Amino acid sequence: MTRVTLVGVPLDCGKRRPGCLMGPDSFRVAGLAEALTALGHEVRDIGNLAPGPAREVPGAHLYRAGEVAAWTETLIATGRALPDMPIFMGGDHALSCGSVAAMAARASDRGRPLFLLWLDAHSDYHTLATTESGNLHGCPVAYATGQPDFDGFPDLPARVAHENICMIGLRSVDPSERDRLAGTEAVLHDMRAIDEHGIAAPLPAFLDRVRAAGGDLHVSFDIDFLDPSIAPAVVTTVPGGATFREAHLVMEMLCEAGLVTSLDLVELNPALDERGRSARLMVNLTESLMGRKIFDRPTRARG
Ligand code: EXY
Ligand code: MN
Ligand code: MN
Ligand code: MN
Repeated sequence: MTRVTLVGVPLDCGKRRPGCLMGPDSFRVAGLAEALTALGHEVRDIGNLAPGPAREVPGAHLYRAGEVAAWTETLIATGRALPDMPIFMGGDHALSCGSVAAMAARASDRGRPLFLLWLDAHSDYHTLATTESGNLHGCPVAYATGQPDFDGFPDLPARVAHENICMIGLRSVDPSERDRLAGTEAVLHDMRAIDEHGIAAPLPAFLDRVRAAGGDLHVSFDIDFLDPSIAPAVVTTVPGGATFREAHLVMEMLCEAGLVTSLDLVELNPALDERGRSARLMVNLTESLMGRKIFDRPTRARG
């Protein structure tokens, strides 16, 4: 049994197309709390967070950056203090500036490193200086790893080491992101690697490292990790995403490892959904992460 805290984060300022503000309630309507309770977990929903006043963030090309920075400040303060397994219900991926920073700070408070599994078509590794779109949902990994050029954002209480990051699902990476990421030790499992070696190929070694380090593990699940044919409710669709079975395998392997300590569910735009099927799919996959199985394989205790 896991104590789960659902955190509504209706952050919709990380990109121009609105709709993610309806995300938290879509996960509620899709029955996330009831599904996890039915699995035997203790679930509390603390409602939706709200940001403080917008911060001063220089950069005329940036979209609503002051609001993203304010959300980041709120999320770091709130998330760092959560005692159990938070599920941050987005909201767009700019929320992970705050959620990942909060989980890194909390892990550091516990004397542990934070590991990050990034399930996404995108690497989200732009800084405020490299982003061309000005949409900060393309920046959270750069912020959380302590890249320069985030003037106006909160100082990071703790950063995520590149070698503690595994990205799966990559198929839309901008040249400047690619060039800077290539020089790091982050594991980058892109569509070509997935096709050649399978979606879960990097997971066993990555999870062994989490366990050996006694680390916390944050999973950031961007709905565009999935193929648009099964999850249309997102603005940034990219063909060639994970199938339901591939995503399901990732979640069940994570469940069996028993190492996940926090989760983002982001980029769901209900205005683009088809009778709620994308929200229900995200809930279904979260159930797989949290223990719903076909056959009962044991979940390993934390080492
Ligand atoms: N790299 C592109 C940009 O910076 O605008 C696209 C970013 C999409 C980000 C979505 C959340 O994953
Ligand atoms: Mn993303
Ligand atoms: Mn994405
Ligand atoms: Mn399942």
